[in-house]
Amino acid sequence: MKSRLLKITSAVVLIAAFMGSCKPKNTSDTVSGDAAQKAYVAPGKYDEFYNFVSGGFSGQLSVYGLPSGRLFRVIPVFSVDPEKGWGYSEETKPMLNTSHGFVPWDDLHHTEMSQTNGEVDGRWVFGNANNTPRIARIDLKTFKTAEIIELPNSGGNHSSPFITENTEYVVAGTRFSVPGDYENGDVPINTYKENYKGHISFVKVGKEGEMDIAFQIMTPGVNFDLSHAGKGKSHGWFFFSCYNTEQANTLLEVNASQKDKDFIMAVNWKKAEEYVKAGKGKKQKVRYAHNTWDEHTHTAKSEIKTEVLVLDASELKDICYMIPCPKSPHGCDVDPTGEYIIGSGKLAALIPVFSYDKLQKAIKDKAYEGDYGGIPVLKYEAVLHGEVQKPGLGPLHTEFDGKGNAYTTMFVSSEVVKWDIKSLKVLDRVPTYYSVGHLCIPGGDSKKPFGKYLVAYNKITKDRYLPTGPELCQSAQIYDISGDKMQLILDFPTIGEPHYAQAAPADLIRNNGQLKFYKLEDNKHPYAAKGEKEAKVVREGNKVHVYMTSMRSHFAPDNIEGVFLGDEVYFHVTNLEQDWDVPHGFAVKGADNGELLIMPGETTTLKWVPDRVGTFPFYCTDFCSALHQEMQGYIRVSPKGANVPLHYSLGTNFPAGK
Ligand SMILES: [Cu+2]
Repeated sequence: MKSRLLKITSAVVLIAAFMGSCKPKNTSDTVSGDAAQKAYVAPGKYDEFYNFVSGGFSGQLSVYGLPSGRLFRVIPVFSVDPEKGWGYSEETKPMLNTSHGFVPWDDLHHTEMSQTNGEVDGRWVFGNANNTPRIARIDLKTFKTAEIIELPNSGGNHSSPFITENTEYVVAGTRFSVPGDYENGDVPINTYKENYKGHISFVKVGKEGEMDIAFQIMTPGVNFDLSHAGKGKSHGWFFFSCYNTEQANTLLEVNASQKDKDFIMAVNWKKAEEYVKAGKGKKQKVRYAHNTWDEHTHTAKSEIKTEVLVLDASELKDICYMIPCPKSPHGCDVDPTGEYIIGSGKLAALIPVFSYDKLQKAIKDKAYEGDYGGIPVLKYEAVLHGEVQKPGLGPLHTEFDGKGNAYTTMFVSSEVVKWDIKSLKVLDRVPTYYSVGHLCIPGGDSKKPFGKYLVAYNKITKDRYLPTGPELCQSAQIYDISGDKMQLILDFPTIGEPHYAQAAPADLIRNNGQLKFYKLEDNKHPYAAKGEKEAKVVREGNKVHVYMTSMRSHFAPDNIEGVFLGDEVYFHVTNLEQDWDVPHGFAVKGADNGELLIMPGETTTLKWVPDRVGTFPFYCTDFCSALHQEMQGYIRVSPKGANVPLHYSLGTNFPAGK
């Protein structure tokens, strides 16, 4: 009893230290000497790298330049966005559909870029929704969310989205184990051990990026935290950190910190593929949404799927193995060679480094110390390459520079620590302001890191910036890591809470067929008007479809009459411009639906249900030319049954009528 109490107390003390992290002593507060010049990108010059930073609770992805830290774009992913009309226009609403209906918010946690031969290839960025589990694919030709797939049997999609070295799969582990969607989930919560299961999803990625859940692996109930794919020699394997191997269902801050070691689960996904082919999976009834964006109709489609293939890890003995890992592991990172797997126990005082070769030998030798829910548990020492001693407090995440060095963030002691992967010696440490979570080296989790810059993403900024009320901005810090010693070169504020980020050389993305405008002749939107002559207003029952065009500096038509109270008006606006970077906006008074921002050559629809009789102005919300203010029109709404004919025009004043 006494020792149990002691255990609980020490766990609470550790957690308190974890929560209340502080700024390290004896640290320089500013960039010194000429270091700032390294982050300076002169006006008119381009940055070297694109940096794709998750916006955490904002549900958005932000795009920054490195090394300048300049913000280029905010991409709505699991969020509605009035700036771009995302989630407001009729075309984009299906992107946010789920099996629970329209879910317009989710926290976007991690980002992962597509890879070819283990190197970032600049085609897509993937992101994960945590709350209503989903994975999104953002197309880097358009910097737009192109696809979202929901994950069944999951709760809290945190361990996601991680990618195999040829983008064969995007992989996601459930954070919360829950009863499977195909089971009766109406069970007592304290039957966690019997009824709660983990599910790991392998989402196949096609040539054009199209996603589809190939299979899931069912595991004992634990909390999966993070993950990374094997690479090189360990290609074909996946590694997941898991905590709550205690299988607690209450007060996890204490009850899930009992054991000295939890696990990293190693998954042989090539073997799982063989079992799928051999028909070892079970088809389970579930419901999940699969939403896709069509670049030709500029319209999303949402489909509900009803089946998923599940492999049971406790039956198929050689797909999953548990590697003991101290203590409540969070980050799980694989070095560029694929040999070393780094576990980061957020309550551990050391960093264990595991060896892929030793893992293979231990499996061959059956060096097991038992099993966990039917999954073999390997002996810690049999798999261990070694431990980094006294690295700092609260190790979370590790990235690599491709020169044999690893860089680990320390949440509690607020620093980044550089160490040698082979000798496990600490080489350098630099402070961060304040508690650092993720970090990113361009290509730093791939086979080919660009080891020039390291960006630390901080959770708290305290006295770092001008105050903005009770909430302060979130931030990132850039370090030059090209020399032996890390050097701080810039701080910059970020959107939301920056979680994971990815970065790639700028040329790889901007010279990869990036779209400058949509060609009008390719526009297959059913309500497109490809010239002013095609502009018209058509009544179908109580629906009024306005085929509208916009170009500098007018709409066609710009006068509309014959709309009645009770009508639903659909403004289908086609932007006729065929020139880079000339969007037009559209807004009408009283619309409860945000505005639209329409790219050149694109058609986008605003639904407007007038709530009163009157005359309502509409206008372009995006400054497009000197006569932008003149880009406007009127729509008249009459009482239901009034004797006002449907009428629309441009350039001719209506005859004075009733
Ligand atoms: Cu305009």
